[in-house]
Amino acid sequence: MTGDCYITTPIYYVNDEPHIGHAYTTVLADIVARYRRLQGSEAFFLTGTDEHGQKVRDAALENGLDPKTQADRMVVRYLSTWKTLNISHDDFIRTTEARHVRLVESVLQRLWAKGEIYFGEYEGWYCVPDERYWTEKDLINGTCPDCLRPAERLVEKNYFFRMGKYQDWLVGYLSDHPEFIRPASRKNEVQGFLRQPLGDLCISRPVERLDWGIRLPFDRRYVTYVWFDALINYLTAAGFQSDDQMFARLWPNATHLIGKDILITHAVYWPTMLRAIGLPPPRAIFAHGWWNVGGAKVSKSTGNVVRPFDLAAALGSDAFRYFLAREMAMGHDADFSDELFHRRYAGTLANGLGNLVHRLTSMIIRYCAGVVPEVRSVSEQEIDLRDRCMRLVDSVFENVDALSLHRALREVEAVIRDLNRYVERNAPWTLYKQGDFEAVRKVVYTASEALRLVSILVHPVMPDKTREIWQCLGWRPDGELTEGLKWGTLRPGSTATRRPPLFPRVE
Ligand code: ME8
Repeated sequence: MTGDCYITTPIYYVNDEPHIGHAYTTVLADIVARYRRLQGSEAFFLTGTDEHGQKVRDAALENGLDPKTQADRMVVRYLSTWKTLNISHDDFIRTTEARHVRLVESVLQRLWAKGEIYFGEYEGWYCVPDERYWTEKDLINGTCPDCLRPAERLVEKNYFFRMGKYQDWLVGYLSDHPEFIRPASRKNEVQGFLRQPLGDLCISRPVERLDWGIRLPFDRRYVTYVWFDALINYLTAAGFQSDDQMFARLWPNATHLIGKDILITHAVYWPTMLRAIGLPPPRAIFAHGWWNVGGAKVSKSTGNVVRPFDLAAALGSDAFRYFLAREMAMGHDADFSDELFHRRYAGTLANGLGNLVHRLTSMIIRYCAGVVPEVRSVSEQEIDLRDRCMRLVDSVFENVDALSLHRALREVEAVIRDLNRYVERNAPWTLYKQGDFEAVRKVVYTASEALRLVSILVHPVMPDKTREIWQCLGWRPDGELTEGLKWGTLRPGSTATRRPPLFPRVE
């Protein structure tokens, strides 16, 4: 992923409030968008809500609401969670918005006119919670192979999208574009799926069974299947058929971040739909693993949810963002527990980064009259440290490209540990007592400058805490933050400020 980017999260169902899983994908997308902006690229970041379909209709019924009121209420919960978590999206799309409904209708009309959609009879097994049809052999003892809940037998006349005819094209596309689906384990999964014949996709629901959806423009007795509606959100927000310039700039740079639960819809349905529309696939699809609690996937339907609001309230939004990015290795699942979150907070953030900030601010105030000192000459140690920081800049961005945020942060942590060691080894407090003020200035400046650089590198992960670090060091970015990634940007003479601990200790 280089250059400009259009980064998206899934649009989340409004049947319930967001939990840690939704927060994860959204924070991940936010961090990537912020890294891109830090590199001086354009990053357009989209998130939103999926408001049609049976799940939302059922939740509304349960709550005694009409589906639109249910959606309106839940959207507020999503928006306030994203505000708490400092999410910097450029657009928030709701599938009930007129701009989206219009585009879905137009796409359907076009595909119908081209013969990409036909009317036929369907008989099969249907999983209501997952809104998916299964064949007899897919079922496990009569239950949905995905969520293990009972599937219903349905016979219906419906509209179908000729997805099957794109199978060979998609198989070829995947082998010609090995970076399209990442990580590689997910690409293999999709390739495995495509070894079976790919059927056509039922894209309608009769109104008498489900009336909460976008009506088919060519047959008002049907609403659009929620997935066919939802995937098109990525085009609506990019300006397809409404802003050609924006669309031309964004679409070739589209990257969809998703969880592995919705891999097939994104990696199979979506590229074939785009092909039928006459558009190329997005540039990349990254499917991450699941957050589990006690070994089970966190999910609305199983009820073992952990709420981002509570976690951000406990240790702060930035600490929660850091934890999410650091804890899950790309391609793997991760276990959440309060203990792990607290351990990461106390060890890495309070004792590591927080301690370094506190020490350096105190040393500037105590030994350097409160201002960042000037250094006349440096030795090998300082040159090594500077080189190490500059190498870190490159490797953090490389890891972000691969969406290996946990690796990027692991390397940052190693540099913070080395910085703490550098300060201890050189003991400015002893040098000060011995009257070697030049040496004190050298250590204090070098460590502060390294800290400043590291803080810019974690700014996309912890936007608020890193600003506090800059205040402590008396540094303010002039112009683009990218400029601050050069060594020597911390100006001697800047006034340091003592602040309360960055990550206060919590029992
Ligand atoms: O599937 N761990 O919406 P959804 C990690 N509306 N991520 C998780 C997670 C977990 N335990 N649980 C959920 C939908 N997620 C559709 C999407 S897109 C055109 C339509 C995250 O509300 C993850 O990103 O069920 C997953 O893919 C998404 O939430 C599913 O959210």
